[in-house]
Amino acid sequence: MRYTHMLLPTTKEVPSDAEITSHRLMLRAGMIRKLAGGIYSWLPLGYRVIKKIEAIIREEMDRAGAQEIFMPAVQPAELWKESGRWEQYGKELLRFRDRHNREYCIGPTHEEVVTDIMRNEIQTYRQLPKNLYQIQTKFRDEVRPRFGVMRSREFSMKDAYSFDADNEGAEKSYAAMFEAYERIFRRCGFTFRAVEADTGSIGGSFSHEFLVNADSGEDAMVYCAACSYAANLEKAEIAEPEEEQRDDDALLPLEEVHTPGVRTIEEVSGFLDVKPRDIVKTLIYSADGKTVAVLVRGDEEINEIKVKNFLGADVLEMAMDDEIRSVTGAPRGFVGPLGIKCPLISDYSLKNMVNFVIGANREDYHAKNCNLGRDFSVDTFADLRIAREGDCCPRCGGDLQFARGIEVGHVFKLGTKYTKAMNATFLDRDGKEKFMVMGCYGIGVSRIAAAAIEQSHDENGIIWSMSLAPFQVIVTPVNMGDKDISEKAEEIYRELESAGLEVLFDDRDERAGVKFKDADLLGIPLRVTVGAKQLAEGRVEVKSRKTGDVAIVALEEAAAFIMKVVEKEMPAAMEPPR
Ligand code: 9G3
Repeated sequence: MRYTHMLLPTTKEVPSDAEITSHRLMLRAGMIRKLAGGIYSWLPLGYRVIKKIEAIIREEMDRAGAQEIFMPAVQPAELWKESGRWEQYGKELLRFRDRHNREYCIGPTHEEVVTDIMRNEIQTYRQLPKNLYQIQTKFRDEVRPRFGVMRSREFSMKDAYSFDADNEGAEKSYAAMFEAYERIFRRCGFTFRAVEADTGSIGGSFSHEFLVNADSGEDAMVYCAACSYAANLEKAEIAEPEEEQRDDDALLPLEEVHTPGVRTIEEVSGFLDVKPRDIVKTLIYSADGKTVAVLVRGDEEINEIKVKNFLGADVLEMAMDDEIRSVTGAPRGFVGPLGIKCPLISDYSLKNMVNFVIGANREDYHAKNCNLGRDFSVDTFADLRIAREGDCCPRCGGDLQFARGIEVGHVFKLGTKYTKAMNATFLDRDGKEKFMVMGCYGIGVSRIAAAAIEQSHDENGIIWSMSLAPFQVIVTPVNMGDKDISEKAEEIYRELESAGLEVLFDDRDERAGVKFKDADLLGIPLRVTVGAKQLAEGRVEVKSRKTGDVAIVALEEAAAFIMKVVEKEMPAAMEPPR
């Protein structure tokens, strides 16, 4: 492709709201342009990358036995009313009416649509399992889209849905997708990790997120240095601490103290001159409308996902002031476990605490030297807090490591949540009607392009892996005005293209410096420089964008040399399954 032919508007300026590297570089390299908040157009250079990502995904999904379909972006409200999600989602679900005044949404995901297809087409177990996938535009009306295409409102997703006759089959489908995802992200050139994740509002029993290591990532992951345990922070488990022998003679008498206006852990810690780890936080929640008190050590944080899952609640909210006063007799900030009129659950972090400080359930008062057992008892202990540095691995006791990542994939064991709601059944071997067992599997196609840049760039611009690069080679004549140089460059360009390489020919009438800077910004893996000095000796310079290595190659060997480099960089797509 000739540079002068392309719509390739590189730019130095970036808008102030471009906060992360990939957003800035995708704008500067002329890959995307913003149409509206959270809505982007892909220009030629960017779309070439998208097509590469899609090709890798299709190859691996097809290899895993999935079949590609294409479902509508526009979805009738009726299906979402059947699944119960029409009411469940708020403004994030973009809804509208057509000319007949019928209600629709722009699909943020396609569980309902694909389950509708399958309930109409599947009658017996002999037709199962099936795994259907698509690469389709999704719309989620995020309240604050940011980071360019990393968190846009409209985005391209590969979403797959597996249907099995039973849970055993569903496990196999999940495992096949898990392996396909590992191959996809390996071929994208990522450093990534699959972490146990919560299933969130989608329901289902289990899920894994695939996180690309990146300090700019919005997701926090926890992993063990010693074993294979890895989880996103919301899900990371904490082992129950060893019960320490308590010396009851050491228990001091409970004592109320006047703490006027002293509410937060920091204030109590300062006022009473005690460490946060010697204070107990009592948080009052409303779980599906029922009030519950949750206790945690003062220097720890409650994990509300864990509390919600532990209680099996659909909705978990902080209780309102009047609710707090009615179960404790005190306002927020002076709340404690003594005499509380609601169930009391506690995080493991309270175990082994002695003579600790609590809210006295009396305005402007706390209590010192409170002790479990003697002063109050807890209905249940559970793992309810957020993991932090220093915690041990719940599987092997090893040291937990913390890192940030970008979620590029998410696989879910869905179970029968949608097939039950929509009556998608089949007749099993014994002629009994059963609900199909589902799994669903997403990959953020547009997000992969951004994540690849986050993980691979430098101060000069993008560094594309050969597998995702929009072009494999850029041919850069240092001076198009020099006939010898421009003709030789043209020759090489044609030769490389006819060898099957993807080549960008920088035929602009620009100074060499400008061309070199743009080649680095665009991140093309190999740059062939055609300059007078080397040309006089019948040679050209081949430079690697990733390593900076430079090879001086004879003209007639350039194509073969470059083919070898490309082959080495691109592990054969058909590498045998491991
Ligand atoms: C909605 C809206 C936003 C949503 C959803 C529904 C996320 C929703 C979860 C999933 C689960 C999987 C298939 C591919 C892989 C992910 N945000 N999710 O269901 F109505 Cl507005 O999408 N779906």
